[in-house]
Amino acid sequence: MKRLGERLKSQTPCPFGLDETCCRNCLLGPCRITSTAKRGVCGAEKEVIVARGLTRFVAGGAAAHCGHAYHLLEFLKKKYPENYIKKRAPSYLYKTWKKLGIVPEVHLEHFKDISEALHATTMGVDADYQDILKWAMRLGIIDGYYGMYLATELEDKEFGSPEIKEGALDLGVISNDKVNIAVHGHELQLASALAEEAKKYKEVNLVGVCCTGAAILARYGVPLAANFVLSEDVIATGAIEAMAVDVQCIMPSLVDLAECYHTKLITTNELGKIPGALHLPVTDEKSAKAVAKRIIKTALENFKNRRKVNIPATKTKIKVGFTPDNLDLKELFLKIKKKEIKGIIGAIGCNNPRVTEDWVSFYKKMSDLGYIILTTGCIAFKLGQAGLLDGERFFHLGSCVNNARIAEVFRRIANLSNKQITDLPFLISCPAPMTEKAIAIGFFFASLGVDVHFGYSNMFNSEPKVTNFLANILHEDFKSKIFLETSPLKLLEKIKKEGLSLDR
Ligand code: SF4
Ligand code: MSK
Repeated sequence: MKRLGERLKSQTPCPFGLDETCCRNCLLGPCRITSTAKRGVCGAEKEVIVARGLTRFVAGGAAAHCGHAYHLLEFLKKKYPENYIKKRAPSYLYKTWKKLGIVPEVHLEHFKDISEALHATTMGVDADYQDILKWAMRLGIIDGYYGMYLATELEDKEFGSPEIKEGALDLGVISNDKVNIAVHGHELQLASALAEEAKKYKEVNLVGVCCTGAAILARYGVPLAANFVLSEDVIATGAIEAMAVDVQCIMPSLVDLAECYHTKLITTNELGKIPGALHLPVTDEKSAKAVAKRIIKTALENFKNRRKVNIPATKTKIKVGFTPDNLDLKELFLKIKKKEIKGIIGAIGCNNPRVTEDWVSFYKKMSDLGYIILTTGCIAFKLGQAGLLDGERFFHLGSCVNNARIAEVFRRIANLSNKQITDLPFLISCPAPMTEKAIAIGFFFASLGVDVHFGYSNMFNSEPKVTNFLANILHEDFKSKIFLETSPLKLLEKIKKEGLSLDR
């Protein structure tokens, strides 16, 4: 069966799609903007098409992160907190957002703003690209607070806050002689029950994959076998008796791969079913425990079916479990003040294999130059593989939703400094985005006043008016910009020359 790398080669990205200059918003199209066709059939110009595509990307990301928090609320049988954004956002930002009319109006269970943004960007509604991009900013705020912040807070409350500890990462954490169970996706409801249950079985080796993996590594010390890119390789070791998945970043190909080996693939969330996989839904604490027990039983029974095993020896020690509560923010603030630390870079997001530039060396260089690197998600895994997650200059703060922790570090250091977030030397760098969520996270940080670098997707510079908005117009209200830079070397030059938001 073809794996990710081979499928990647056989799927050449459509240049129109990569630019967001293709519109599929109605059946008069799809329309593509070229030098001879400057408008879609309906008359939409390039900037409107690009802005719409970008905003719809952010809407998808915000829906995923808000869905994550919503699943937790459902699981815990809790209601949305009142006035959450007002309580969590810095008050000066709240005032700015209010003035701009982009404070999200979340009506509890209705994800109204997300659906309004989809409405505004459907065929024949909003044709003002600046107005459309304001929706992207508004959705970024939603993504940040009703998605990442809320999910992180609920998970910390329910499953415990991470503590600083040593951990291990990479495929070598899969055991040759134990029954291996992998848990993959983004949520903690089942993974946490599995981590507790697996402790009772000496013969069971639980490993994590992707962001669920990062979340249970930080809380229970469960080793992290893979990020998204390596998730197929986990099954291809031939040593996984069961893999349980929840939502987001789960390749449908896993089911075919599992068939090639003896792995039982189990879906556990009502939203994420895969034909051919066993579906065991987790809806509350009781079902989480029952499903965890059933998965362990299934894996134990399946061990006898294991055939040839090939586990790479790669394994790295890392430090994990950093949060705004256990990082010494006062010391960080003082060091920034005394210029002993030049600034903080949030290295966030995915590890898109379409990006082949060496960003790991870039962050290493930035650390050598005196910057602290806070990292999350799949890019954190890459930094871990390179042996950089030492808890001294590189700090692992968890999964994608835990980017809220980076935002919170920024907010608290700003409070200590008596300054605004935008006045401090902070930068967000997302070198290899893959999912819509990564783009939404970028818009959230831009709304906080932090410059945001993306290392992939031409949608940020395929249309001069949109690029100008993201780089300059945004700056007027938010004192931040969103920009594309695909070369680590050029980004380094840009930082040296322009400083970006690190020069504050
Ligand atoms: Fe073409 Fe306009 Fe329809 Fe988009 S909305 S597909 S640009 S006609
Ligand atoms: S898992 S969103 S590929 S970081 Fe959170 Fe990794 Fe990106 Fe998925």
